[in-house]
Formats: sequence, structure tokens, C-alpha cells
Amino acid sequence: MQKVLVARSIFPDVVERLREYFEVDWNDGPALSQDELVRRLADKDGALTAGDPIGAATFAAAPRLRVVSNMAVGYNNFDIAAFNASNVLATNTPDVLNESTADFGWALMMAAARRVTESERWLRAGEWRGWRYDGFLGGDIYGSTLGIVGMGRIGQALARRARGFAMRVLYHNRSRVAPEIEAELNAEYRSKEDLLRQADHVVLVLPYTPANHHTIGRAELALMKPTATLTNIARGGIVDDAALAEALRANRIAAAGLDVFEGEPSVHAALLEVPNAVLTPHIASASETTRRAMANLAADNLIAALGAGPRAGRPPNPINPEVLGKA
Ligand code: 8YV
Repeated sequence: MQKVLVARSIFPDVVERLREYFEVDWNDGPALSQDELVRRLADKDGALTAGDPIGAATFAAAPRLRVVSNMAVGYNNFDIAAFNASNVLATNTPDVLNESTADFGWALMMAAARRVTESERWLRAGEWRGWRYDGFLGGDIYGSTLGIVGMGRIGQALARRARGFAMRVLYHNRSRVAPEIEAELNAEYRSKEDLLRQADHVVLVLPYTPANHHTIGRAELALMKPTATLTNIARGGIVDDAALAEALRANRIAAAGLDVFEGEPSVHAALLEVPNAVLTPHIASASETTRRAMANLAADNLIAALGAGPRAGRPPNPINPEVLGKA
């Protein structure tokens, strides 16, 4: 029987599905250290990960490994060149999280603009003495300008929701999306700089790549309106968190909504101190339904890539399909 490692705590019934086909080594606890992960992969044919770093060092120590299935759409934890060099298939879980992640982007953006968590902390601290005309004044969402950086599937789901708020939608992306999608979303392409200058609410939904490191840093924050908000539901490292904390502290922008951080689960100390940041622990895809769909899709990919189940040999979401059949 083939052996697989489930490197993370996931829904037990999904692990049971895997047990129908494989001998499963399940790490139902905190994330494994890199050494422990490599050690436990040594005799495995496949693995299910969620953000765990996988690259050349893993493959050197795991000669049987044929597939690593990431329970995430983002796969910046995978060194794809190393996967290709070792003929290991990488898979991810796109699409099933688009709508929940877009919902959460809106939740963060609205909470930041209308100071939801800041005013709640104040209320809970017993500071509320009565209504005031100027209590926690924020910025409007309705009728404002939304700027989406990264117009992939999640960016488009975000844009679709803007219609109900009568927003103007600007976007920036590596390349323009098809004219019919621009027309459907009523979205206008801008350079990153123009988008930052013009948007009232900027939302980041682009993948992390070395080229996107600190796409938003001191210079970019300086372009934004002092009344603007910045929301990051993409990846830590896309924003320079130290520069952002400084901009928030000095009120150079109004507020931020952040679900991802450089070096998470650590959060930059200065971000923890500023009142105008809404901070959540990487939960944008975390609706019950969506996380179940992601876990099941990650299992489908693993089962199919190892030649089992109804889609044997045809995993639904190969990232590097060129290695299929080579292992
Ligand atoms: C994952 C995410 O749950 O899919 C992604 O890229 O950011 C999240 O939905 C997380 O990355 C764990 O793998």
C-alpha cells in the first residue's frame, strides 16, 4: 500500500477518505518543523500540506515522493523548479475558496473603513459615555472607488460585489483581463501608481512571488490618499509591514485590514499597537463550507495523482502538469 503524510491537522473524515487508499501518517497537531517534515516524508509516496515549505532538501531525503498536494490556492511555499527537477507533481486548491475569500476581503475593508473593531475595543473597555456626533467617524464604502491589485479569480469575485455599493472599480494586474470581463465587472485598468493615487479602498489579492515582495512599501503608501484604506488578503511579504505600521501611526492612510503578515504567525509589534488596523489570523478562506471543500479537493488531488480513485492519473489541479507520468 502507498504511504502518504498528512502534514497538518485537517477534518478527520477527509483523513478517513485517504485511509481508503493509503497508509496514512497524520500529524494531527502543530505544524512540523522543517527537519521533522523531511524525516516523516522519507518513506512517503505523497503528502498533503498547507503552507509547509517543500523544495530540493525535501526531495533529496524522500526518493519515493511523487506528489505534494497543498490545501491552499497560493503555493509560494513550493519551490516549483525543484519539483520539476525531481519530477514531483505539485497541486493546489483553486476556485473553491473564491467567494468566501472575497466575502472576507469585504469584511476587512468595511471594518477598517468604518472602524468596527477599534470602536468595539473602546466600548468593551467601558469608555462609552454617550452618543457623540463625531464618534468614530470613518470613510464611506458606498459610492467610493475600489482599487483591486491582482485581478485573478478572487479579485474578480471582489469586484462583482462592488456593484451593490455603486463603487467605481479600478484594477491593476500583471496583464489586462479580457475586455468582456472588464465590461462585466465595470472595471478600469490602471498602473499600480495611478490606482494607489485614485482609490479610496485598496485590496491586495495577488500571489506572492519574489517580484511581488514589498509591492506596497513606503513609496507606494505615500501615493495613497490620507483617507484611504489598505486591505491585504493575499500574502505576507507583499506589504512592507514596518512601513505600513508607520503610515498608520502617522495617519498617512486612514486604516488597514490585514489577514496575512510577514513572518506570520508573528505579527510586527508596531502593527499590534496602532488602533487603525484590523488584524485577523489568516482566515479569509475559513468558512466551514470552504475549508471542507479545500480539504476534500486537496485529498482528490492526492488520490488521483497516486493513481487511485475515480480520477486515477488525472488530478484536478496540477500546478506543473508537465511532470505527470514522469515519476
Ligand atoms: C490557506 C490561503 O488556508 O489558499 C490560500 O492560499 O491563503 C489559505 O486559504 C492557507 O494558505 C493554508 O494553506
